[in-house]
Amino acid sequence: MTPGSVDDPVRALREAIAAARGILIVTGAGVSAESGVPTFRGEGGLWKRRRVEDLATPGAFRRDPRTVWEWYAERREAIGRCTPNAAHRAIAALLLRRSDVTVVTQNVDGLHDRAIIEAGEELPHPRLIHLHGSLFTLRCVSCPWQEPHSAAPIDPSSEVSLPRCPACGAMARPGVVWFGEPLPEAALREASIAATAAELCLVVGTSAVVYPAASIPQVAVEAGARLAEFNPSPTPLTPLATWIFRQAAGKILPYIIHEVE
Ligand code: BJW
Ligand code: ZN
Repeated sequence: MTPGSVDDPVRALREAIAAARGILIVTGAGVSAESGVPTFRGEGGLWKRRRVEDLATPGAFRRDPRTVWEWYAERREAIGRCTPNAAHRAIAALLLRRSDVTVVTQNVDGLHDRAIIEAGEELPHPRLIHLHGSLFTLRCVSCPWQEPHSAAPIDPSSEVSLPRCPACGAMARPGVVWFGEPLPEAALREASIAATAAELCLVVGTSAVVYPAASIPQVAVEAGARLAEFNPSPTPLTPLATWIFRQAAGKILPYIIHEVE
């Protein structure tokens, strides 16, 4: 490679990864795009011409639980058929290789978890933080009941076929965080602690428009971390980035991470 070529930022980031004490990896839907999971915004982001902002809300579920469950039932089934891609595997490898790496994901698809299992580790992993819950958890709209990792198919064909809470009989809902709802307190706290401690922050496949998740890399930068963005498109975080990789995450991340000692 000649000086100034594409290999220079790659080499510089590899060196930064090797030298950093504390690495925070923040991921969004784009990290799963190459597994065949649709992203929320941009091409293919609409479901039956509805935006995520109109479906993923407590109000939408109250008004029309069948339609919202239809969306989730389809996604649960489709994602059940998807497998982790090279980006999930590279991230899992780095997480398992080093005790100072924390992964904070907005994704509810469970593909980071499955990459960790494929790498031979058990779940839950204490340094994989889910900010927006899981598609494969059910919880009650009215009592504390919840059931993790249920892969059972949901039948949204009528209101009576929708899942119910076995404890109190109220409606069960997906165990995800909708607009207007608070993020899980412990997850947000742990993400903020990891952001403050990190010397390097890798942001992978997020449009960085949904808060408070989008503020986590900002917290890291304010606390002194350098930022690398992996995204084919610019985001509001781009101006904060020291390194910008416009390739698909599954192509570039393994190339960078697997070469690092
Ligand atoms: C690739 C690629 C490849 C493609 N490789 N890259 C200011 C401050 C704080 C809050 C707010 C605020 N303004 C407004 C709010 C409220 C709101 C919000 O942020 N709204 C914005 C839209 C304006 N936030 C909330 O309501 C949150 N809660 C909250 O604030 O609570 C406060 C509260 C406190 C106390 C009491 C009560 C309330 C909750 C947000 C929940 C978001 N939920 C969703 C749905 C989850 C369930 C489900 O999946 O069904 O989470 S919305 C959806 O967006 C999902 C995602 O996690 C999230 C982020 O999307 P993401 O991952 O970035 O995906 P995309 O599609 O946007 O981007 C993909 C990217 O990948 C693109 O950039 C591509 O270019 C790229 N890409 N291929 C790499 N191969
Ligand atoms: Zn209940």
